[in-house]
Amino acid sequence: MKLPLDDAEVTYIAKFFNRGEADRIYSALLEELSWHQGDVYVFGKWHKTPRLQAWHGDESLTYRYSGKLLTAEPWSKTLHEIRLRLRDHGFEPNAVLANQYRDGNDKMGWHSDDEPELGENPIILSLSFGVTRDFDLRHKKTKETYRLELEHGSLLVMAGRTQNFWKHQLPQRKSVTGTRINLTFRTIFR
Ligand SMILES: O=C(O)CCC(=O)C(=O)O
Repeated sequence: MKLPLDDAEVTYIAKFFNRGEADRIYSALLEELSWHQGDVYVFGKWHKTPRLQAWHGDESLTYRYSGKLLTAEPWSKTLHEIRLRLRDHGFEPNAVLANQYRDGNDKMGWHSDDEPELGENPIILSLSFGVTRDFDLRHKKTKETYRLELEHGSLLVMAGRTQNFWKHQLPQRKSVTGTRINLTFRTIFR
């Protein structure tokens, strides 16, 4: 399903992985990835990120994120498998940022994935596993907003000029008790 957004190319595929595959991937990722709580620099102060994260990719790829330089951990078995599946669909990412929202208190604030190393029109391949969470997009100029639910096994593709014109966030949901894992596969230009 292509979302009806101006100045954007956003496509949502609900069952990119079937239920059995998604269950297996979710459990494997919890075990395999080098999860840690990162640091984020906001209004002149360092804070712990309100989620766990992991950065994996091709050898020695670095990525500047929230003012920190991260060096990629190697691909894990399951990440490699997912990458091959994305390749079957014509995508060639070389890195992935993984986010683990332990429960509904964990979140990610408004931002665009527009770091220079992602190039001019980045393709962000965002996979969701675990509990369903709301995801918001907001146009930078018109302030138009769009909300969708990201489900277990789904793929959201943000391409074209999306990052230039829109921000996105994963809002806090205090009533949510389950865990969600998000993988955003990207291509980093060195
Ligand atoms: O968890 C999500 O769906 C959003 C992740 C995100 O915005 C990011 O990694 O830049």
